[in-house]
Amino acid sequence: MRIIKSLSRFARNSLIELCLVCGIGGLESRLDAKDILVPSQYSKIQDAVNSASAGDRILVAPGTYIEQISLKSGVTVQGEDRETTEIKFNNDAVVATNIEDSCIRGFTITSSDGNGINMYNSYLEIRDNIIQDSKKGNGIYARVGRSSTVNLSGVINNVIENNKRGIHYWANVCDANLIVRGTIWNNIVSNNSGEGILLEASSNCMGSNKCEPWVINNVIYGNESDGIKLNDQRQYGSTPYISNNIIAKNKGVGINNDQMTPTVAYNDVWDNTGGDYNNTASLAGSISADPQFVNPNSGDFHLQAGSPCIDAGRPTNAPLEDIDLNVRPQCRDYDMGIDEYVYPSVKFKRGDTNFSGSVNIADAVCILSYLFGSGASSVDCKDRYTRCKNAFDSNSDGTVNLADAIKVLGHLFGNTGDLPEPFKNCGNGSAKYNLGCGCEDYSPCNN
Ligand SMILES: [Ca+2]
Ligand SMILES: [Ca+2]
Ligand SMILES: [Ca+2]
Ligand SMILES: [Ca+2]
Repeated sequence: MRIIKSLSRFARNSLIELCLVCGIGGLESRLDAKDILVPSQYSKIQDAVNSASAGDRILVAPGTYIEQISLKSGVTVQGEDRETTEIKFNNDAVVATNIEDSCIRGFTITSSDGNGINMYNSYLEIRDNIIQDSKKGNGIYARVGRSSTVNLSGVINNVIENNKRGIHYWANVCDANLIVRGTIWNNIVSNNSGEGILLEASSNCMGSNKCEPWVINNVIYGNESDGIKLNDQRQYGSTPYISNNIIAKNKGVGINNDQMTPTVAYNDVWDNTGGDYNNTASLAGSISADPQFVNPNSGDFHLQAGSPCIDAGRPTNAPLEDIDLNVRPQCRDYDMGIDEYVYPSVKFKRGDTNFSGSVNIADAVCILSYLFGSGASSVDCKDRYTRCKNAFDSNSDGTVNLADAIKVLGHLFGNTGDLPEPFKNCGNGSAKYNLGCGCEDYSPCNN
């Protein structure tokens, strides 16, 4: 119960996330874990971290904390509101050295002379932070220098702006077969004075290092150098996966590859001063078009209706939620960028699957035709399904299957009553049941 209660104070949490990320030790170990409050129990965040054991959470109230935070394995450090809970330091603001299963989330993080977050041979989750104004260092600097290590950090839903570089992942160890991996998902990386993201594999001596995280569903915008730079000068064969990103208006090259072998697919790479690509081979599904952000100058990188990035991405290795915690995908497929566009709820009539304005036997047939039909006779019903899935969800349970045909037949012939609203008149389905693309093309309600 205590975990549930404390969760409600931090509205953006969900139990799913707790299991996946900040409680990396697992739910079992969390049950006897404790929450430590800053500043009520410790005035400094670091004192709270020092007192914590693996599985504990440090919960930090809004304020400016001028100190360097050195993370501890298994311990989550969580700010209440990233706009008002700030960690500032002259050197690196957050450091992680040989750390595993830690999490930092919910802060504004700034360093005047160092990096925002400096990870060395560590595995942690960095989520929901604003990492900004580290003008002499990187927003996130992840370097691995211990032999035979695989780095699996998650960098998710952060805003990383106005630093020297945005993110620098660097596999740099001597003679080690080192691989740096992990996920870089749903981040806004903008207005940094160097590269947005620099992935690098190098060594001062012989080795076989690789730097190949998944860089997926990010917006990389307006950086002073390359959007993404891939640097593998010794040709160790790094294969980073770069997909579903919007990479636009950077002063250097959009994606600048120096001897890695990346997968680059389903990105919108557009209007970069130094060109959109350099030395990238396959570009399956890629576009180069104005992404139609809501207001990029004020940092709002949501997509407007009609953006070419809507439904233009693909699910491979992609996050299951967007930056708003909307489920991905909505409608026909994944979107590019940090936002999964949620179609507005538009009026329809439940069960009227042939769009006639009323429900009869033809509508049950259309559900069956969608589910089981093949060939020309099923095309119309399959098309109508993509245009208004809500009409097909006759029992309003959020999925479309045989039970929906049975529900219509029961209503017509079995005295099982009306279908759930909206039924007799046009109306909106509740958000829970708002399947897919909305019902803009549901003709009986479009007058
Ligand atoms: Ca979509
Ligand atoms: Ca969204
Ligand atoms: Ca009908
Ligand atoms: Ca259903």
